[in-house]
Amino acid sequence: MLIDSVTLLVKAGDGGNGSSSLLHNGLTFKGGPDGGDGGNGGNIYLQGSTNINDLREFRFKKKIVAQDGTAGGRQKLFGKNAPHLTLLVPLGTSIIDTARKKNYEITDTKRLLLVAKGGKGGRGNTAFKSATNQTPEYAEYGKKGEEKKLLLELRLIAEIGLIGLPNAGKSSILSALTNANPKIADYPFTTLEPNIGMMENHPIADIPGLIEGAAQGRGLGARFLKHIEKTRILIHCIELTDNTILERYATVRQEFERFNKALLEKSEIILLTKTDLASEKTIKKYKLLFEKRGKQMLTCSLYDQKSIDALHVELNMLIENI
Ligand SMILES: Nc1nc2c(ncn2[C@@H]2O[C@H](COP(=O)(O)OP(=O)(O)OP(=O)(O)O)[C@@H](O)[C@H]2O)c(=O)[nH]1
Ligand SMILES: [Mg+2]
Repeated sequence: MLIDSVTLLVKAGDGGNGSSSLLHNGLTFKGGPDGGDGGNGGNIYLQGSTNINDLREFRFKKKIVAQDGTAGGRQKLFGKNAPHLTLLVPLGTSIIDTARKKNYEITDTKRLLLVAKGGKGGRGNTAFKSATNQTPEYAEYGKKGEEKKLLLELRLIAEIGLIGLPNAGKSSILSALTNANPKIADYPFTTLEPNIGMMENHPIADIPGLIEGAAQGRGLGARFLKHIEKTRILIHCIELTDNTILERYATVRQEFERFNKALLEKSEIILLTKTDLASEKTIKKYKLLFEKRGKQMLTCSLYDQKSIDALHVELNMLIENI
């Protein structure tokens, strides 16, 4: 199961307290202040990683707490700064801080996003020594570390999205074009989670089948429609099995419109699948019908390796040129 949404509580470490201490040793009975500063609490960062596919790590780990700084001590002993915590999340993770109305997104593996800042250590009484007060006896408390409730949402980052009604052959195409091995079967909703495969260095996502009403939550579609938002090209797969092709096409487009109109603006290629099941005449007819609507057309059959090779070449060209 793809875990693409979690709520997380992050609590950075508190600063250690400053120490209030006056020097006294064998030589000095009551010397000057010698209390050291407390150490800083640990920060919490998020960082993108290409080795992680979803947010399952945080499914049961609801609260992440960084260590506190240690307190300052006598003899100007500084407290230790606590180590920072870095949590790895998949690329395409959005971080929503609802309380502060802030949104962030993790798009690369280099930058660290600070999500909770550790509290500063309190100053020891040595820091308060002045001309007018040579022996201050007060020190600061460490500051509290930030605590935030964050919503993490993952949107898969794929260049190409394979979409269409159930059973259209999406997973079959993914497995023919990429290194992925998705489950393939002749019943609807075989794919329950999006699969990602790599065609050379281009990620392709195979999305579970959409049905009428998907945008309102029917079938499996709604949860996964958001994953298409990031793709650059949509390959709309339509199987050539009966004469309801245009209606089936319209059904999927309507769900896009209901979910997010921006999906309609995406570059869309129509891929008529299972050409082995249709006559030349039928294939030609539908090719023309879609071309008339200004759509780019491709056709393929799993049982015609040439058509798969041509599809491969065509998709590579499309990606290069978009
Ligand atoms: N005849 C023929 N059958 C095909 C072709 N491509 C896929 N199939 C069959 O069609 C059925 C559905 O294929 P899938 O790839 O699982 O379809 P899907 O679109 O991923 O389906 P969902 O995951 O349910 O949305 C399977 O039985 C495949 O073997 C093809 O080119 N020709
Ligand atoms: Mg599938």
